[in-house]
Amino acid sequence: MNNRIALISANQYKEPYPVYPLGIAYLKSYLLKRLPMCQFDTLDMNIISIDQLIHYIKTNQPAAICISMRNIDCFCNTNKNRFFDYYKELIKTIKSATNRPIIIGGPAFSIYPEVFMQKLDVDYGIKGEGEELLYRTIEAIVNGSSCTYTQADGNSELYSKKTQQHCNSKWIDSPSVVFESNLVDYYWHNSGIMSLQTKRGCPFNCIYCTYPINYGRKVRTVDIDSIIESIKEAKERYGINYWFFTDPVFNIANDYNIKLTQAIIDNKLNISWGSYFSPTDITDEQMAIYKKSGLKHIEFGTESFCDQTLEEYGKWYTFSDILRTSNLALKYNIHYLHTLLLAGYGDSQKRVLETIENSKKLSHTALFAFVGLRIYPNTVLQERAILEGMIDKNDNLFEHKVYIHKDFDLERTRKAASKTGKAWIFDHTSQMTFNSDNVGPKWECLIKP
Ligand code: B12
Ligand code: SF4
Repeated sequence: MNNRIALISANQYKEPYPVYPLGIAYLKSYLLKRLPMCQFDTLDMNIISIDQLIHYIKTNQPAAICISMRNIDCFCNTNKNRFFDYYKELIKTIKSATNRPIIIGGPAFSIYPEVFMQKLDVDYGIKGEGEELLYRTIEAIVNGSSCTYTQADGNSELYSKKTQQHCNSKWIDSPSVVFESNLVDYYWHNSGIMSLQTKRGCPFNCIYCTYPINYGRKVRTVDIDSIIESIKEAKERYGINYWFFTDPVFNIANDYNIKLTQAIIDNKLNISWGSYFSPTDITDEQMAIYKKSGLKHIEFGTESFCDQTLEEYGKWYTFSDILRTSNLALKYNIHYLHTLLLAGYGDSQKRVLETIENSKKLSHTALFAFVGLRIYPNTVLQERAILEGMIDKNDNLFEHKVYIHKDFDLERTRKAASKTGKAWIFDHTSQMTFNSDNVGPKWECLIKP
């Protein structure tokens, strides 16, 4: 059997900037250690053309073709930029060049595994953390057997078209990553930032979110030495000095965070970094260490400045936490933005106006407002939207559905926001871009006092 395995990153979306195919980078590192007899070829659809991909497949006939599907759509409140048809076409074209098994996975697949398996002509799909089950599946393909691996404590699941078989996997102990020079070159030069995970899993229960459902509530931290090694190597080999830690929320497992950031300081890595934070659970001492280790910007996934709405959304903090944490960032001169999800479940117009009024109490920030909450399968929001008669209980939510409070008045909201004199920005993720000259996010210039 041919020992080549194709790892394809299907993503071609470049807003707010092209993002390194991190899923493939973690999978490849895991697979290289466990299947040394195989050769893993990374094919990134941001970098190569479909003709080049097909040429590669026809020439090499890899034993398995693994496709990473990151986005299902652009997140905008329209049906523009849906990527499913592109994925379907991509698979059709690949199948015209080979009959080798196709395995799919990634964040988009993990949200809609059943629909993808039903609508796409593929052999396997892996939901959630992919490392262990992909390794077991490829091993079985190479050995001509079938994957029967089952461990109950993880959330990952293997879907198989032929056998209807369903396997689970445990969480892996310590994810690690490999960066590849041609990819680094492209992403570093086209985005000005590189990505890395420091932890997986989220213990929270925000009513609209799929992350804990697909990637687990148990927080699993990445080995600090391996992060330091990755950053050091990327700096020495490629001159990379600006990182985005792609954890769903950075400031959980704070003892670990202190050890990690202290190690960045002790190793004199001299980098800048940013991440998603929740607007609570940071002490002055912690912020001081983060700052010293290079923290330059924070994206607070705040979502509302109204306490009742925060409670409805399943958040665990209040506006006074938000104020305190924002002021802490300000004290250490760390640029920060807040994202806000207006008019979601329970966020009546009165509460939206309270959020806008409260924004006056914050200073030196940018406020990125999005309207409504996207309804994803298996979430509490889905249950509530069904109860309210907003969606049908049999709706698989594959078509874009957004929960928008019936009271919501966009014009009134925009006017009230503009009167505050604060940097309110509505629905413009493209403004969250990075400077390609590696000096940080472009939104920093939108900040108003
Ligand atoms: C950090 C992040 C960002 C950052 C990225 C920063 C950076 N420099 O990398 C920013 C803010 C820029 C961003 C932007 C966007 N994002 Co985003 N982002 C995330 C987040 C929180 C983490 C992604 C990440 O890096 N994960 C770490 C890697 C290691 O994990 P992974 O890719 O999931 O890979 C694992 C598994 O999925 C699996 N796997 C992956 N590939 C494969 C392939 C095979 C064959 C197999 C078997 C398994 C497998 O194994 C991997 C290892 O365990 C996710 C949340 C989530 N639920 O994943 C959203 C998420 C991926 N983003 C999403 C979206 C929509 C977007 C945007 C389109 C939003 C917008 N309009 O701006 C853009 C698109 C960016 C682009 N150019 O493609 C959605 C995608 C699904 C959807 N709804 O379409 C997610 C899931 C959020 C959500 N809940 O909706 N994002
Ligand atoms: S929205 Fe963020 S904090 Fe809330 S459950 Fe999802 S990942 Fe966790």
